[in-house]
Amino acid sequence: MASEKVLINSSRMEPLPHRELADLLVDYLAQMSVEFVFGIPGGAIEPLYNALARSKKKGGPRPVVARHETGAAFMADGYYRQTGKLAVCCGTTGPGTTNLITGVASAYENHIPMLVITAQTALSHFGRGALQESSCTGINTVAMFEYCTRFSTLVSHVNQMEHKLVTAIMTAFGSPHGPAHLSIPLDILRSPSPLNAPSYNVYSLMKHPSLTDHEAIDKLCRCIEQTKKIAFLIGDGCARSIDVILELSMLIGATVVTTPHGKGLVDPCHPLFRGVLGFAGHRSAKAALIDPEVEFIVACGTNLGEWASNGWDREVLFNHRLIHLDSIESHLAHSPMAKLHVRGDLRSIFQRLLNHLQSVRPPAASLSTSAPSAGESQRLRIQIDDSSKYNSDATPIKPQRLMRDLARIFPPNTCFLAEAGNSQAWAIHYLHPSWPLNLGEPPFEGGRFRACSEFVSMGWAVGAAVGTALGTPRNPVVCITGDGSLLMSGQEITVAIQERLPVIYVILNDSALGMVKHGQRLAGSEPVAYELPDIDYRAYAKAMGAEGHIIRSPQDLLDLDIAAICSRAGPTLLDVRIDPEEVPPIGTRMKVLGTSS
Ligand SMILES: Cc1ncc(C[n+]2csc(CCOP(=O)(O)OP(=O)(O)O)c2C)c(N)n1
Repeated sequence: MASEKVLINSSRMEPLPHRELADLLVDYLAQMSVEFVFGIPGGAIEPLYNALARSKKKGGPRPVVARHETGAAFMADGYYRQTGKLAVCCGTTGPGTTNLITGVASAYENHIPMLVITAQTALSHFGRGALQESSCTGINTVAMFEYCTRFSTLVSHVNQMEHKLVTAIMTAFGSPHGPAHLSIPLDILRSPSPLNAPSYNVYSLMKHPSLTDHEAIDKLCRCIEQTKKIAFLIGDGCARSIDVILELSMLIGATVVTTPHGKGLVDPCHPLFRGVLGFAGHRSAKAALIDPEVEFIVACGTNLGEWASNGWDREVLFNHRLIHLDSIESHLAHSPMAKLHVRGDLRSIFQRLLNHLQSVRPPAASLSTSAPSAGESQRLRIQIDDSSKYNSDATPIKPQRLMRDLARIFPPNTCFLAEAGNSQAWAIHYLHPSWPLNLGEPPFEGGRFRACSEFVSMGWAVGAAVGTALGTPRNPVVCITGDGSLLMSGQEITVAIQERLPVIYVILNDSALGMVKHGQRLAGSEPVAYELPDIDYRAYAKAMGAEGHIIRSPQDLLDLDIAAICSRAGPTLLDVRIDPEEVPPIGTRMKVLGTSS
């Protein structure tokens, strides 16, 4: 057996356990406290799985086998957003690698630090028609990944492995974060490792300099000091600075609005929060920003792309009142009209602002420092469209009401993920899970509500929910998805079954690609290609070995034993027969699709 082989270290004449290069790779993952490698095995990547098997026996990183490689990448993405640890996914040569592409591209657009490990046929077989050959003389997977990673390289010699691996990890956590791809031939992966242990301490190499533009911060300080009222627009780039931003907001009484990407970072009942601007956003957010008393809108950690900027809205945002702060320089290029650009680490910028303003300004008079009453702390100051439907008792259940009740019936430590399609639109507008402060720090990225922005692939939430649950075994994870997305990627639920994860899949069952259907209606286009078959997802759940319930009315939802569902060692599917005629809040998207400038 491979694990029992013994090598002799000639310099020291000591027996060493048999170690392959794949073991060294896994040692680096262990050094970074990574627990899971998401992927699917195959011939050329077997040495990595052998190393993971050895690692698992020692309590180190272990494999989680997905059903499709893109599902594996989505799981790794979910794991990072929950834990802040490197997302790692893998696939074998050929189709195992090409199947990863959608998930890796999604991670690229969402700035997920991801190590993508793929295999190649043995070096000596390159160019000889080997099965699934993917080198430069085959389908060239290194080149394919160049377009959706920040680093893509072939490891063509044993001695390249360590420095290419470390470069990949550092690049993944660089600015901006993103996927890095190592393509490793079979024979290299199983070569004896020249090293007994990692030579680098990756953590020390990954420490980020807290660089900031001092001159620009000084200008910003002066600007805020001399301004009566400002508003903050919070994007997902604020995940690691949100506490300081909110403290500053309280100090100066600034209104807080988020982009759809930043929604999970702010408690919806925060006294200064007025909702989401952009895709599926709130009128109260727009009103808060166009308020003539607001002299500056400080957009932080946002790319100000289509969704975040309300379709590049000049009235609300893209005008002389804009100040744009970001650590990702390319984002600043999206706001040429901004009065001021401030580059740098957001936490350092806000800490400096806070320190300065604390020394010159008393806390905003209107904001009481005493603890709010229970009622006050649960009060939404967000203007919701269609509040009659939000509170409707009608059957079939309205999606608006479903969102209202999901936020209420699940415990405050629940993490919600929303899928591409109407799920995202309904959730961004109507799902408002409040969280008591005593829950401690919000999870690492994205807070208690997460969605895949920019790339917005169907199936992201189904897979990411598995990675999220693995990263937070004690907290329930609710994945809100459409029936179309479930039919595209529902096989990943069987991973949640195998891993005994309490993921609750809420399926908005409308027998349609709902966003397509409603989009066509709103645009006055041909009603075409949106129908899906009527499917009983309770029976589907049962066939896989999961629990399922059919929900037709608000009462059906309230009748569920949520405590039992959340403590179940396995997923539960809620087949929610929503009212399919309800029009989702997708107006901004429709406006952009209908314009060419
Ligand atoms: C992989 C992928 N293919 C196609 C699309 C385009 N698309 C966006 S939403 C949508 C329909 C989603 O339908 P469903 O999952 O049933 O959700 P619903 O909108 O009904 O809630 C489609 C086809 C996409 N975002 N991702």
